Amino acid sequence: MRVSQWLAPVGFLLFSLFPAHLCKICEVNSKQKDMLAPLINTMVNSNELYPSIAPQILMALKFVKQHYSKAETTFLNQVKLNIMQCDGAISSGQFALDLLALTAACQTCIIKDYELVKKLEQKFQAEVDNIDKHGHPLTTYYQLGLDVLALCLLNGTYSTSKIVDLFSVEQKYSYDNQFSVDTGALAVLALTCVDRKNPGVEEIRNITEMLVRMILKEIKPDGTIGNIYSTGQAMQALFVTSKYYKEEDWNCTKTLKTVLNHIPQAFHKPIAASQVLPALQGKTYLDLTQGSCQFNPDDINNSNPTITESTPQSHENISVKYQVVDFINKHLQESIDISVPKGSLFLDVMEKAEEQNQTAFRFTTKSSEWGPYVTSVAGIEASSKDRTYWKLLNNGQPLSQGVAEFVVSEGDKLEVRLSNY
Ligand code: B12
Repeated sequence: MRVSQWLAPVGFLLFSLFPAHLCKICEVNSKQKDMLAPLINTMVNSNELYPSIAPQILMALKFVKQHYSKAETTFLNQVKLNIMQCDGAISSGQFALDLLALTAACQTCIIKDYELVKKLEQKFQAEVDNIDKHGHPLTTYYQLGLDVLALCLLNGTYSTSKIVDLFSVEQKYSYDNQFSVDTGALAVLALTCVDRKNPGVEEIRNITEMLVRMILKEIKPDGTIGNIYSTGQAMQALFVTSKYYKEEDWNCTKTLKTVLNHIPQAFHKPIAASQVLPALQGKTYLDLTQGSCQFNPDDINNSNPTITESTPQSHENISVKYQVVDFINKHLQESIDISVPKGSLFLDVMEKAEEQNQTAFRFTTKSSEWGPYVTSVAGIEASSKDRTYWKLLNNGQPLSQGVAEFVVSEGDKLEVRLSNY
């Protein structure tokens, strides 16, 4: 064989061995690897049954060398249950997550046997029909990103021109006029997959480039992108799109260091751990279909490690202001001064306010993988039909945590505000 004849296959092999297409990637080094242990523990010890947790944990565990077979079997069973139980009611993004998790867990036969990709295509079509009819998806553009990502990775059918239409306007990536880095990052991953499979569609590249610029604008001085919870998915997006930005536009190592430093306090929830872990290992959801489905028995780990605990409250009291605002339905603005022990949560303040004035400050929550989600305040229900939610703010700034996670400080001006998304 002449040199030129074997160079081509070798070139192709090298190209496939580095599927990230020469991306800019930074990942934990051998010294930092131990810092990931709390994230893995949090995930494998999770016994929360919210449907979106199990698939995201399985997706994250795909990139961990060790195999936690007991935990992985439990999560896989939950994913199968998600799919079997509520096939009709399940949201498109949830269904996409389940399919990605089955792929990560090497269960491609189930996907084929039950024609799950076809079902995802139908769910995606229902989102598109809703956009055509009402101007917004049934769910959100975050879930549309998941849909396209799964359809693309699993070789489903979609129209590239429809995808261009769907993802083209900046406004789609905002909730209440604020750019959602998570939503932008998911779209970048989905569009990058589409671009790799159907190269040469200029508009797909233009949208990706626009989104990358928007994500880069969200880099904070400490390296966080958006907030600490969106940083992992934003890192994934930037890993696969380095051709759209300059070396000096993003200090990947700084971002990585900041995230590692936040592990103990910010990532104690299994869902948060599962979303950040792939990026810390230099992986992206585009790698879910890569790699072997066989594993080394030496890598099996059946241990059940430790559990972390929440912040204790002290006896010292602090004062905060709390207000409820609804300018959508009524001209409502109620406020109250509350005194709570130092270390209290937003939720404690809401409960104290409710004790003092039932009518103005009563509220309800529903539990979710991120903690309690505020569903109504002062008898006013947020509604996914009207696309309203109770937004949480402090000193006029939206919070990046829910009511059962945000610890209040002396002088805080807390607010729940009925808003549109
Ligand atoms: C879309 C979205 C929303 C939408 C949900 C509308 C809808 N019907 O889908 C809206 C705009 C309403 C929303 C609101 C909030 N969100 Co939000 N949201 C997301 C996003 C981008 C995608 C969620 C999703 O679709 N997942 C996939 C589907 C298949 O899973 P799911 O289980 O069905 O998803 C549900 C839950 O995630 C829930 N949800 C969404 N956000 C939040 C936030 C909290 C605290 C809770 C308890 C539940 C919850 O709504 C989803 C639909 O039912 C995630 C990003 C991410 N990285 O996950 C952020 C994210 C989950 N949200 C976040 C936050 C902080 C909020 C708010 C607290 C913001 C604020 N300042 O008010 C509020 C919640 C306030 C409240 N009432 O309690 C954070 C949570 C971080 C944390 N540690 O808790 C995330 C990670 C974004 C971020 N990087 O900051 N959100």
